[in-house]
Amino acid sequence: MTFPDNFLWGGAIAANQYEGAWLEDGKQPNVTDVLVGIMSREPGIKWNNATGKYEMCLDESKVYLSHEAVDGYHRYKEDFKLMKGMGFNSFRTSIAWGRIFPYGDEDVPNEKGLAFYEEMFSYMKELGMEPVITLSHYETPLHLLTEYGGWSNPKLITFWENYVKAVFNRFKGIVKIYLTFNEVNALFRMPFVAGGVLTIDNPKDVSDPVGSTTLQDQWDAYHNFLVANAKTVQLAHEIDPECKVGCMLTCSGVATYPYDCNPVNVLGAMEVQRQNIFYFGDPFCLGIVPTYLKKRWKKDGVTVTFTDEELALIKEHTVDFFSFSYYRSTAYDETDEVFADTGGMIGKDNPFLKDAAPKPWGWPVDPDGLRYTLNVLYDRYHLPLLIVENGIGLDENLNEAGTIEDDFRIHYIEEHIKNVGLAIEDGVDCRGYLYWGPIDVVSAGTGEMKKRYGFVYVDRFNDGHGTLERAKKKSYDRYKEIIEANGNI
Ligand code: BGP
Repeated sequence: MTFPDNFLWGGAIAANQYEGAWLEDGKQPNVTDVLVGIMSREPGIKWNNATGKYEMCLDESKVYLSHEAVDGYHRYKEDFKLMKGMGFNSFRTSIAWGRIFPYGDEDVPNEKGLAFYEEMFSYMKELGMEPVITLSHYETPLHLLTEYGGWSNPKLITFWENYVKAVFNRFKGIVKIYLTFNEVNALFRMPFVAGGVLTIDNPKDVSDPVGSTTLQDQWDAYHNFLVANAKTVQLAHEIDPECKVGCMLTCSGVATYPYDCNPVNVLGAMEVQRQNIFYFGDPFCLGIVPTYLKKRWKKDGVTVTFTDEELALIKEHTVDFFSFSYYRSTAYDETDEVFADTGGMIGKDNPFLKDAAPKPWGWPVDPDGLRYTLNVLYDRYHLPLLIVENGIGLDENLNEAGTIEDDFRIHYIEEHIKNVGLAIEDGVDCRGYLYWGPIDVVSAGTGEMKKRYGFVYVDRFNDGHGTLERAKKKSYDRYKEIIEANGNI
């Protein structure tokens, strides 16, 4: 049997894409709440001359679907029962930081927020699903950006410590697996939302606050994230020695293949891996700040200095495991620029890949890329690996029978899971497969409902209407069979 007996089978969602209830029970806005989708460069904030600060100012012509999302805040019990129906033994979601510390800088946590998650996580346990909890899935409280400039300010480390201490103390004995920052290596491509950074020094001249975040601010945020990550590991182990803490990176970019055997492309592909994955992975897992960054800092014209104390902290408190998302691969050719979106890197089209999701998203399908990614990460870090996002977004509508024949999704998961099995046979210590979006949620990138990943359909549409009723798709039964067979398909 390829997959170990205690392999984690399940799914993953995030508070800001699932819960809705964006201002309920004391919660204040997160960064994601002022964006229609996280790829958008126009957050709903504006400069107020009277106060000399940015403040929230939503665009009334737009629909912010995440504000109600799929109403998971009120319906999670019904949904978790559906997840258990597929045989899940684990489930990943995030804590919306702003439910616990609404503004981020309070001393005392919001009891209603803690009570909500305590009930939610206890319910998962009751159903026999191990909670896998992301401490922040693009959910920095907006106030911390408008007031302090966000993660470029070292004060954020203290606010974060208060938050994670409250969480670790309250959920001790309930939650054993935590992920620190979702896809934190997207910091430089989405500084506002993934980095939680806002340049507030000279904002009056700035028409696009997301795009104009300075490189120095972004690198300061990098610095602070490294310190905060190490402190999180330290605190979790001190408060609950049973607790395991992992980093969470977007790792589609690991599978950036040289387009051909031109050494320039081989070196270029290596640089893409370093500059997009390892510069976070190396400090988190190996406890080092990599030397190759010096070149980048010079190019970016920034100064980044770690104190000896910080370096010792980063060295000592490395993560217990490595978790990541993988959606697709790309190819590097020196003549083409490499871009990124929520699915990973976009370079040159790979002529060897047969399948791609239908347009408008059209993400190429490369299951071998997942095996390659698992092997690269394991060889480099020798840590247990957890796949916490892999899935396919499709535009789907219920048929007359009230279901969806999502054969494309079935094919996608079968092929990816086969490759997880092959990687385990290669010798990789992979501990789990948590499919992204087992129930339709609001898309992170575009903020749509139309881009559906679920095994369970939710009746809600891009214009905001819908009954919010749930319905099983064909893939629901197939994933259940795969789990029953412990991946041996
Ligand atoms: C990852 C995010 C998720 C998620 C996924 C799919 O980058 O961590 O939150 O949504 O991408 O992306 P999208 O929703 O844009 O299709």
